[in-house]
Amino acid sequence: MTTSLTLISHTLCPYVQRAAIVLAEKEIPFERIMIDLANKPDWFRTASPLGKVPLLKTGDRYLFESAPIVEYLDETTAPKLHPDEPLERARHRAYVEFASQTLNGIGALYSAQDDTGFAAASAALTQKFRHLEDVIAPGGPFFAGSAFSLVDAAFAPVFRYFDVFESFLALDILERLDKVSAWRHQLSQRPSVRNAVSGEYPDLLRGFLRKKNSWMSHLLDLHERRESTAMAC
Ligand SMILES: N[C@@H](CCC(=O)N[C@@H](CS)C(=O)NCC(=O)O)C(=O)O
Repeated sequence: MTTSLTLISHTLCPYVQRAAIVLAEKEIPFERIMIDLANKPDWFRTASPLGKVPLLKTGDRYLFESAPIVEYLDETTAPKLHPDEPLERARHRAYVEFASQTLNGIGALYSAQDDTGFAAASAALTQKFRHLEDVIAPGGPFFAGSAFSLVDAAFAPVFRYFDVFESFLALDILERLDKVSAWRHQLSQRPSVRNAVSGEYPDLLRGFLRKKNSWMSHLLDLHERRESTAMAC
């Protein structure tokens, strides 16, 4: 690829991470610009018809929506991360959408207002991961077996939420899901995945969760109070 690329980003956005992971997998150089979504600049409002990140600037044109962005990158630069066979490729697209629906489920979990809502969101997420346990390739290490795919790029940011959630609360969503857990571990070791966010990500996500005024904010607050009491003793 010869055109210069800029990824218009937000520090926490899981959809931006998909694009950053794919760019890294393909070793495509790119610039990254962070947007304050609470205070969107005028140029961004013009360039992003849905007002969302990611945006990929290629030369002087903007591309929006993570799925077309990663597919464009996949069609123009090796290695191919989508399967060649049309039915299998369509199935992978479906699981990229499944990852987006899982992110919605994570949003429902961290926005739940009380323990009942939290338990319901947790149960809905568990169902999604149980389904994944049945369909991911036996023996891994990735969704479809030995080759890293766009489905892996879509799920790595999903698992990153769990790394932060599990630092302050006991979740049973992924319990007893051995294939999913092994997949999660493999993705967490992948350099493209590790480098898709800055080292401040866990603190920034905790800061975001603290402000949600939700049941998860309450659990985080309890954990942090316990931690500071333990440190004072
Ligand atoms: N369907 C979009 C979803 C992207 C999305 O939801 N981005 C969020 C940040 S993670 C956003 O920009 N929201 C706009 C806002 O918060 O105003 C995609 O796949 O790119």
